Amino acid sequence: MDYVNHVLDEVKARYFYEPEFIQTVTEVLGSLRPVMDRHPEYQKAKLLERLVEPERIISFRVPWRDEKGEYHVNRGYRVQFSSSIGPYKGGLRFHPTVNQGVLKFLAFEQIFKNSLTGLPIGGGKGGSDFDPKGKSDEEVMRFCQSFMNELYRHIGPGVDVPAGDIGVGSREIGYLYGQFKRLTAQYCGVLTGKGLAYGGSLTRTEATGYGVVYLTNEILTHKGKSLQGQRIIVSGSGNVAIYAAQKAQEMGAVIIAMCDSDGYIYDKDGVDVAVIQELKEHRRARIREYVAARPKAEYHEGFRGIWTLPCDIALPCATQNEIDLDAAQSLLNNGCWMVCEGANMPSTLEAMSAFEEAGILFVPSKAANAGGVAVSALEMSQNSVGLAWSFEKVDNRLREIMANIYANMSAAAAEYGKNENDYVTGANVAAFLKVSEAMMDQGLV
Ligand code: NDP
Ligand code: 2IT
Repeated sequence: MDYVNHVLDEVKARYFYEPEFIQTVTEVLGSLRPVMDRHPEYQKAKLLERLVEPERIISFRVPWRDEKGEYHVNRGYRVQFSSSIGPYKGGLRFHPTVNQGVLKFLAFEQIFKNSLTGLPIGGGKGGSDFDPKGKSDEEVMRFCQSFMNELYRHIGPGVDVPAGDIGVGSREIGYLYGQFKRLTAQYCGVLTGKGLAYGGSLTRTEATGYGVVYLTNEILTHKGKSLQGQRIIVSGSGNVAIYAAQKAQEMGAVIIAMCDSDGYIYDKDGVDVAVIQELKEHRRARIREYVAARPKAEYHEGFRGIWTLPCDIALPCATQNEIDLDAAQSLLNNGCWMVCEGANMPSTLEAMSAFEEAGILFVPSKAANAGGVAVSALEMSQNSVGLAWSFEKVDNRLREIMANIYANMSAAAAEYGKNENDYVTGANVAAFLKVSEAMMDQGLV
């Protein structure tokens, strides 16, 4: 049996209860066969067996008290997956669907995404099954303080640097940072996505969404096309979705729909992103309220319906597996010719196969959404030298990083992929080659 299949079978048998982790390992390892053929020494070094086991998983309880005085207990985790090319780096997710398997999938993806940025950061992810929705600021603060009461001993600027993800934005990062400082008496770059007043970087808020659009635009330019007039669906209405929509619109695209987990809005003349921002960033309201400000727009219950709308380009920016085979088929039947993934692993393996068979442009998340963590790494650099760069400087670095990702991913696609547009293989191989070299150089660890 070939080496990749052997390791995949072991992972599937051992972690049968972690479907998202099996999904990402299947996707990544499945595209590494041509690399294994060229590097037989990797099998002897048990490189893939080591790659799929996290270096460490920290799992802890998070007790907290709500405003009525009632006690609650949530589960907290930090998956420190790989430190081959730098300190563990990756976000924290607070969402009721969080469990160890989901965080293993996210941390595994993060290893390769972080490698693609070209910056020295390893892969990690953490979070809790705590649901910030419907909680007061006071309750969120109490939860964050309790979460940090355990996490602080496992992180540090040269060890592990968490950031935001679903349910963790600037409010949560602020409370987490305050508690870290109180517990350690240290003022350092231990978290990214911090407020500008206490060591945050300009452009970090926008970076993931902007990066998605810079990469989309880079690919279109190489294909002799542009964003001008393209009709785009952006799913989600959180941090990634808002800034992807804003930048795509600025570059001439028409955003026709966005959603939250309750339903989607369709605004055929172009979504007013400022209204979404007001609803989501300032009021923490539901997207259904959008139609009060834009009476010509439609609201539909159920977020999956968003994929039944005709569009040119889809930017899924909500969550994993939001595009299943049915959604992929409706997108294809309705003329969609490009999918660029802002969320982590938003397409199922079946949806990815459908896109590949149809021959549309498909850009996998680990390349497309790498701009967020790339600017986090720039925040770490600024913190370590005690400087704060201008918006323009960070934005220009972000554009360069996304252009480099395109160059490396498409070169690896041409050399190792099924064709020059096989960005899935391109991204996985380009990312893996650096990680594997670092692992081989560092011996059996
Ligand atoms: P936010 O919490 O800011 O927004 C998430 C959005 O997705 C909300 O609109 C939310 O709707 C929707 N959503 C979340 N979970 C589900 C679900 N299970 N079903 C349907 N809709 C859902 O998160 P981000 O924008 O930060 O993250 C979005 C995606 O991008 C995630 O996959 C994340 O891992 C990825 N990502 C984020 C980066 C960052 O810098 N923030 C960097 C790279 C990737 P509702 O409010 O109703 O829950
Ligand atoms: O998935 C991701 O890349 C993030 N949530 C951002 C991680 C980070 O450290 O900025």
